[in-house]
Amino acid sequence: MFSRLPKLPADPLLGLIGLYRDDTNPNKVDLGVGVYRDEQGHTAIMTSVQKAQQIHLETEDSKTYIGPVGVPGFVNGIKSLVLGAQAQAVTDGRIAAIQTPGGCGALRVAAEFIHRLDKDMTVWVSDPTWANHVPLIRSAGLEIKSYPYFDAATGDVDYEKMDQQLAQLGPKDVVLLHGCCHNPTGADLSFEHWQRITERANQQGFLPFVDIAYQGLGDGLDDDVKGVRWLSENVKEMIIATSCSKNFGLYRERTGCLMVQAENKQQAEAMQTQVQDLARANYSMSPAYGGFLVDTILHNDALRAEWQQELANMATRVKALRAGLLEQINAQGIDKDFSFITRQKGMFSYLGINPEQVKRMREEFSIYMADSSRVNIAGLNTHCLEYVASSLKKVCG
Ligand code: PLP
Ligand code: TYF
Repeated sequence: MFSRLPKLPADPLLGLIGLYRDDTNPNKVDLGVGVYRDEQGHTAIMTSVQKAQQIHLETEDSKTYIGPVGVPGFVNGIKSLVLGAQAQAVTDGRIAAIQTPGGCGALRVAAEFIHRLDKDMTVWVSDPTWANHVPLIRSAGLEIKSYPYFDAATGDVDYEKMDQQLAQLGPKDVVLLHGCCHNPTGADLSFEHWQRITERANQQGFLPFVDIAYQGLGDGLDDDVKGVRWLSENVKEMIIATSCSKNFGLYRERTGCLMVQAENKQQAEAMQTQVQDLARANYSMSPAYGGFLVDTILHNDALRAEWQQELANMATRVKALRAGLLEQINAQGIDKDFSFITRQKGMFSYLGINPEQVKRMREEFSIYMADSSRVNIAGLNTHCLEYVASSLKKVCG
């Protein structure tokens, strides 16, 4: 029976991990999969996380089930982290939320939740968007379409084109937005764009759905969510999927949160039962460990301050690498404007080189990036900047 199903290709992003590992060139550079790396290329466990692990080791006295919400202190901590501790929607009890297995778990449960609302809903994603959005949403049985987003000529968002599409949507549409640090382009919506999206959502009646996986890795914990908070304060209903993979470095612990903002407390209580029911049908309940760690950090003043400092240092390093890369590229005199690199936010940029050039970067210079020319800026270090820029010069001619 199993012969009916073919062997499938590897995940194009995760597949790069193996290709890089098997490359024996000592100058190889890994700009593929989106994980934060330090100057030594290592994805270290954050010190604040290590301390939380120690506390957890000393205090956890049972492994019994934690229940469908997940770790309550985690869920409440994330609501405040994303929406603000004083947010009206939070204090009014309008946010239904569950801990999920990573941001992907949140996205998948959200997609099933949307399908349950109305199986004929269309989810609109940015062009381009994170490759995983497509299977996560489509597997729930929803149709996906894309709205114009990225302007390859400038490296910025083409908001007027995006807005033209949003102006045609209605109550059967869901618009998926990247909260900050757009993956894969690094081109973010401005605060004014978020205000205009909010107006459009209220005019047209579409449902906003925010995926936020990099809070704190752009301009800072609060600045990165300014737009999301505006949206939340000014629409009745929305969905938010968050991830602690990057900003707490908890990748393999699969730690995320799904929030559903409802019009009033009574509806939020009903939606709470819906998302719990969907989680139960999929995987029963989320793994707890990452949630315990985040709860410990967010609710301990010293640890929270330490975590915030570590995260700020990560964001500062990424910004410095952006500036350093642009400087080296300019020094090479490449005949293409790369100034977008320092305007873009978070871990990713599109270099805007063609697939043939991406292939040459990989095969001739052992510089690994996604086929789209997306680079993980955090995979750079001060020693390889010149090598990357000079290789780019060679393939760009
Ligand atoms: N959304 C985006 C845009 C991402 O880049 C990621 C991955 O890092 C996620 C969601 C969720 O990741 P995870 O499931 O590892 O938390
Ligand atoms: O975009 C990235 O590289 C990260 C990591 O199936 C990732 O978000 C990539 C592929 C995947 C899961 C996570």
